[in-house]
This record gives sequence, C-alpha cells and structure tokens, in this order.
Amino acid sequence: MAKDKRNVNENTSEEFTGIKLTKPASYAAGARGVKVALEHAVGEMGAVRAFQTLAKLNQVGGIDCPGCAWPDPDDKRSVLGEYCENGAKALAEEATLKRVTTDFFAEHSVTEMSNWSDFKIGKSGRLTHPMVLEKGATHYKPISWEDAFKLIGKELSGLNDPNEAIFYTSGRSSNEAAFLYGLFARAYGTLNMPDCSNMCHESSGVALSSTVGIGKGSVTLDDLHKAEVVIVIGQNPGTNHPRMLTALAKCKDAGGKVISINPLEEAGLKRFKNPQSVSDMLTLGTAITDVFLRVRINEDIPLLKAIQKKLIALDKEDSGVLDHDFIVDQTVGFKAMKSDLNKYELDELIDQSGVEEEAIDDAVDILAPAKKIIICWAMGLTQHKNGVENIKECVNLLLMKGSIGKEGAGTCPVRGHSNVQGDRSVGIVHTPSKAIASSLKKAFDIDVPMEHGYDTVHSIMAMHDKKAKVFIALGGNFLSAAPDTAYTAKALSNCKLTVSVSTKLNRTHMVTGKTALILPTLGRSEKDESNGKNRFVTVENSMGKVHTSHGSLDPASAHLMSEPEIVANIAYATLGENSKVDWLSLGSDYDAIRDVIADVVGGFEDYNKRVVKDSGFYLPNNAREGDFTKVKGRKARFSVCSLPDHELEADEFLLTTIRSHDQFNTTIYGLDDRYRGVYNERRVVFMNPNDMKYHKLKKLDIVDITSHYDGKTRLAPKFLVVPYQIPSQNLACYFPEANTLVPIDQFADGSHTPISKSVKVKIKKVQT
Ligand SMILES: Nc1nc2c(c(=O)[nH]1)N[C@H]1C(S)=C(S)[C@@H](COP(=O)(O)OP(=O)(O)OC[C@H]3O[C@@H](n4cnc5c(=O)[nH]c(N)nc54)[C@H](O)[C@@H]3O)O[C@H]1N2
Ligand SMILES: Nc1nc2c(c(=O)[nH]1)N[C@H]1C(S)=C(S)[C@@H](COP(=O)(O)OP(=O)(O)OC[C@H]3O[C@@H](n4cnc5c(=O)[nH]c(N)nc54)[C@H](O)[C@@H]3O)O[C@H]1N2
Ligand code: SF4
Ligand SMILES: [Mo]
Repeated sequence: MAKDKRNVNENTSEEFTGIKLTKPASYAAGARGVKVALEHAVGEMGAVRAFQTLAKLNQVGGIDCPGCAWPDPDDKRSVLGEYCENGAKALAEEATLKRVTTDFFAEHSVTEMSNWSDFKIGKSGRLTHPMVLEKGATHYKPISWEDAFKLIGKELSGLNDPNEAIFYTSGRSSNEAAFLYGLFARAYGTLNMPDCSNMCHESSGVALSSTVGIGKGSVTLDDLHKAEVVIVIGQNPGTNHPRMLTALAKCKDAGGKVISINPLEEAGLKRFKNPQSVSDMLTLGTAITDVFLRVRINEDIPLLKAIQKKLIALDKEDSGVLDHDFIVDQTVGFKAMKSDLNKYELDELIDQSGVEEEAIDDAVDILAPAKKIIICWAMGLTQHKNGVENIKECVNLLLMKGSIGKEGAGTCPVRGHSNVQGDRSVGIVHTPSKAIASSLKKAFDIDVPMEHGYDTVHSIMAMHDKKAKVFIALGGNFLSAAPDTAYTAKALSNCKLTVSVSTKLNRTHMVTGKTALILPTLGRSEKDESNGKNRFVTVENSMGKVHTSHGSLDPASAHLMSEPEIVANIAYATLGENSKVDWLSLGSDYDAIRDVIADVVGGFEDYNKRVVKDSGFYLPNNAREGDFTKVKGRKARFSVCSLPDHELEADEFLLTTIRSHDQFNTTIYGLDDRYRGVYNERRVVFMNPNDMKYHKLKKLDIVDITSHYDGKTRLAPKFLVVPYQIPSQNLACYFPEANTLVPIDQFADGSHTPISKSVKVKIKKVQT
C-alpha cells in the first residue's frame, strides 16, 4: 500500500455488493440492450439531453462515439441510430450532469476517496476546476490554469535530463491533441511516450509490421460484409465492439461463416438480435457462430498449428486448399514454416489446445474451400508472453490461404479506445523514427532525440527506480490500467510531480507524486469554442479512416480547457520563446495543427480539405493493396512460432483478466455482467465446475488468489467462486480488480505488453 494509507486498489475494501447469478444469456443486444442503454443515458443526462445527444452519435458531422474504435459505415447511416448499448453508456459517462467541484474536493480527503470503489469514484461526475495536491497536503485545492502551467514548466525545466519526464497518452485523445503532445515531447527532448497501446494492441503492431509491412489491420467494414469466413479469436465483440455484430450478421446474411475461438462461449458470439431490425426483434435474430472452438487460455498457437496441418494435408493437386500462386509470388518463408510444422504431432497439438478434434474438423471443412478469410482479434491474443507470435500464427494461416490484399480478406486487429490508432498515426510512439525526425527538423528545426523512449512497463520501472520524476498523463487511469498495482503505485508516488489531464475522477488522482495536478478537460461530446468559432477534432477508426467529431453539448464547466490548449500551454510554459513552434496559436487553431500534420506525417496530405468531405478519408494501407514491399525481403513473411509452455502443477491455474459488460476499462458503468449472468458484483472468479469439485469449493465460496513470480507473492484477496464453462485449470476475473496479480516484469516478447491474459495463480479458500 502507498504511504499515508491511500488505497491503491479496491481489493483492500473487501466488500461484496450482493451477487445474483443467472444462466448466461443466449443472445446479444435485443430489446433489453436498448432498455439498458436508455436507462444509463437518461439516468446520467436527463431525457432531453440524452435523446438530443444520442441522435448525433456517429452521424456524419456529429460526435464520434467515445467508446471503442469500431468504424461507422462509409455509405448510408441509419437515422434510427448508429450506436450500441455500450456506446450510449460511454456517452452517458462523459455527458453526466454530476460534477466534482472544488467543494467536493474540500469535503473529501484524498485518502478517503481512495477507499471508495472504482464504481463510486467514477460516478462522482465530471471534473470542473484545475486542482493541486500540494506536497504533504491531505486535500486537493483549486489552482489557476496559469499557476498550474507555471508549476509544470518549472518542474520540467528543472530536470537534469529530458528523459526524466514521462508523457503518457490514453487513446481517447484527438489527433490534434496527440500530435501536439508528441511534438512537445520531441521538442522537449524525449521519446518517453508510453501509451495505452503498449498494454493493448502493441503485439499486433509488432507482428503485423514485420510480416505484412503495416502495424494496422488491412480490412474495411465492407470487406467484413463480403468475407466467406470470419474467424473471431480472443475477442468479445458483443460487449466490447457491439456494432461488429451488425457486420457479422451482414456477412452471415450473404452466406459467410463465423468461427469463434475463445475459452468462454461469449453470448454475443452466439446470436444477435439487431434492435433496428423489426424481424430480428420478433424472431430469434441471427445465429453468429457456426463453429465454436473452446481453446484453453493461451493455447491458440497449438490450435492454429493443428488447423494448418490439416489444411496442408487436404491440399492435394489442384484442390485449391492452399493458394500456391500467392505463396510463391507474394511471400517468403513458407518452406521453413511448413517443415517446422512437421516437427509436431497432430494429436499432441490438439491435446494441448484443449479443443475436441471434431470441432477442429468442422472449422477445417469451412476453411478449406474458402478464398476470402478475415481474422479478427483483440486482447485474448495480445496480452500474453507470446502475444506477438500469436498474431504471427494468424498471419501464417491467412498467407497460406492467400487471404490478404484482396476484397473480403485480411487482418482485423479490433482496436480498443476510440482514437488509439489515430494517436499512433500522428506520432505517439516511443521508438525513434527517421521520417518524423527529418520532417520535424525541416518544419521547426527541432533536433528530435533518436534514443528509444520508455514504453508503459519501462516507464513504471523508471519511476519506481527514481530515474523518472515527472509523469504527465493525457487521459487514462494509469494506476488502475497498469499491471502490478502495488508496484505501479510505488512508482507514481516516487515522482516529484504527477499531472492528469482528465474528464473524470479516477484512482490515479489518489496515488500521486509529491505534488499532483488534475487538469480538467473538455470531452468529445462538448462544444469547443474559440473566438466565437466552434472547433472540431479528428480521429481515426480501427480500419484506418480519419473523420471529424463535432461536440454539441455545453461544457461541464466554464473552467475547462480543450486538450490541444492544455498541451500547448504546457509546452509554452516549458519551452517558452526558445522554440520555433508558436505553441499558443497552434493550440487554439486546430486547422493550423492539421496543416502541420499534413506537412509532416505521410498520408495526411490536404488534411483539412479531405477530412470534411463526405465521411472522411482512408489512410494509405499497403497490406490492403496487396503490396508487401515494405517488409524485409519485400514480400509478406511466414513465421516459425513456438508453442507456449505453461507447466501447471495440480493446484495451479492460468488466469485471464477480462472486461464485464458494464465497464469501459477502469471506468465501471455498473455492476452487472448481463451476458455472463453475473449481477451486482465484480469480485468474482469464473471456474470450471470440475475444478471446483477437485478443490472442494462450492458456488460463491470465497477465495484469495495469489501469483508467484520471482519468489514474490502477489495477492488479490476475496473473490466469489462462480461455476462457469471455462476449460479446466483456467480462471477468469475482471480487470482491473485482478491487476495486482500481474507481475511488472512479465510481458510479451517483442512488444512488452503485460501478460494480463495468462497469469499463473493459486487459490485458497477463505474460511468464513
Ligand atoms: N464496453 C466496452 N468496450 C470496450 C472496452 C471496455 O472496457 N468496455 N475496452 C476497449 C478496449 S481499450 C479494448 S483493447 C477492447 C478489448 O476488447 P476485447 O479484447 O474483446 O476485451 P477483453 O474483455 O479483454 O476480452 C478478450 C476476450 O478474449 C478471451 N480470451 C481470454 N484469454 C484468451 C486466450 O488465451 N485465447 C483466446 N482465444 N481468447 C482469450 C476472453 O474470454 C474474452 O472473450 O475493447 C474496447 N471496447
Ligand atoms: N489486467 C488487465 N489490465 C489491462 C487490460 C486488461 O485486459 N487486463 N487492458 C489494457 C488495455 S487494452 C488498455 S487500452 C488500458 C487502458 O488504460 P487507460 O486508457 O489508461 O484507462 P481508461 O480506463 O480507459 O481511462 C479512463 C480515464 O480516462 C479519462 N478520460 C476519459 N475520456 C477522456 C478524454 O476525452 N480526455 C481525457 N484527457 N481524459 C479522458 C477519465 O478521467 C477516465 O477516468 O488498460 C490495460 N490494462
Ligand atoms: S460499437 Fe463502439 S464505437 Fe460503435 S457505438 Fe458501440 S461503443 Fe461506440
Ligand atoms: Mo485497449
């Protein structure tokens, strides 16, 4: 626990909220989804504001949904609404009428607030004033914007080395804010730009760049509609990307098939009742999954290898099972990959995957004749020690089928935060780039540092070891999102100054450096006016399309500043006149920021003109075009991936940490996980009924969960056991409650993404 008894994780509150269990749901969305969406929206915003704002969500010229990064249709958009239940909840959280005022902070000490649940902290409302927590103080107090910027400028200017500062970004920031922030970090002299992506799709970026030459997905929404087969692996779209179900249903209507690969049979992948379809509402809706493969946690590689072996065995002369022309013309490494596959016995692969062979054969029957396959994935693949190889193995499958670079086929890493992909495109990257360096030298005479900056886990280690002293976060909830909560808390509290640019109160505001600032900012749904002009921002969706977002609500408080303005003022306070960048005018004029982006970032030419035309523009995508010349060897690359190696003792489990249906990352919307049949409680651990018998556990018994790495025991106390169809020796808990168990130094090879989806743990029954 951090000093002065601040509670770093709600684990220590150890209170249960009154659990109710039902059978897991058999379909997603439907009338119930609409009802829940409206309850949240009306409850937080009031009826008039709710209906007016929802009508603008995801419409051209309207508000980009602050939820996930799923794309909107390129063509016609439904007037009934282009949003889902969880999009409505995301908007409601931001557009809530509740306020965290200066009086609120005077009333509640930091220590008191740290003892609230994440749910209660988040529900306090929108931040209204810049606040400071002075050294040794118990309460935040108001500070003027001017003094806040001066304080940051002084601390940053006073560091011995620019690499003692860390600039974190969460993926909700606009392209304009993110670009300016990256420009500032580089001008200040560091590439210490960790972002939420490091905990998210970094493994995808690393794997895809080295195999197909672009760190993003290759498909568009239209491709999904046209695919013959969509594999959804390690992803729960019914909860986390709900409108993806509409795309899958469209694909099914056109005769496509869906294969789901997951340790849990998620309701959204079973059946979908589109609330906008009268016939769906009157019938059972669309069955989504044709073949479900219940893989063991992190045993996707053996499963994919088994599928590949079977496809190769079926590939007789002219059978067309493999696309030999594509393999010969467009790829390298097939022979090596195939001879590596020969090393493995099929039976052993199948056994290791935990999947029944008949189900694998059903999947192979669908895949063998298919020419247009898309693989969609998310955190179930990326957050493992072998996260990068998981994705390379998916690429292997697509390449042997020639399923990339053509209509209806390709890679689809489904991105998380609504603009995480855009932030990366405009320069939030901790690795050096010669292209960015030379264009910034030309445009602003900035000497961009060329040594590698810290990613998220290395930022935490640096703060922990007092090598980094100032931490600034553009959005996010770093403490709760990061692994190894106690270690991260120590890291943050070692800092001289921590700064959070935030819309809402969160736990990172409670576990801080010696001095801490909260800088309240406009949300995307709010009007952003300057000199009588209503400004808009731009974002990039999961499929590489850049488009506008126009806020329309009155701001939560008259004291808010926009993110670009905040960044510009921090930069000005730090670098002042010694900079060729006119920070303050850039910060106030987003057209000017976009003009600079157009000049210095490839693919954004004529940005201002193109982004307001129709529904925006697609960024260039070589893999979509079937051009792999950017890859080493100038062709798409097969990879040889090894099998994961989790030797479990009889009393050990692999734990995956997942999202409930009622949260957005560390923001807890409510306590229900409707699709999995868990109501009014989050401190649960899903367990196989046979494992429960073996461990002599009954439903709702209480267990402590521990992980044991490097001789250190990490504890997540008191979870209620919920019997669930999950493979034996696998467990699932919700994120962020279980983050205390994820060791800081266990992360994916090559991408450094924490192993949040495969933590080796033990359980112990708590006697009551
Ligand atoms: N409503 C809502 N929407 C969100 C978010 C949210 O919190 N709430 N978060 C956003 C963000 S930032 C992100 S990154 C995405 C996350 O979207 P997802 O990746 O869908 O989210 P998770 O809940 O982490 O679930 C991953 C899925 O992988 C499965 N899984 C776990 N381990 C394994 C494994 O070893 N192998 C396989 N094959 N599957 C596995 C889980 O059972 C689960 O179905 O969603 C975004 N959208
Ligand atoms: N164990 C475990 N850990 C995980 C994961 C997991 O699956 N398991 N998933 C990981 C993933 S995929 C991700 S992306 C990270 C998420 O990490 P983060 O992005 O750091 O976390 P969030 O919970 O999304 O951040 C929520 C906070 O963002 C602020 N916010 C919201 N909107 C805005 C805005 O418009 N502007 C600004 N400035 N602030 C805003 C609010 O104050 C809110 O409290 O967590 C990671 N951690
Ligand atoms: S699918 Fe994602 S982006 Fe679309 S409305 Fe739902 S939460 Fe928002
Ligand atoms: Mo994410």
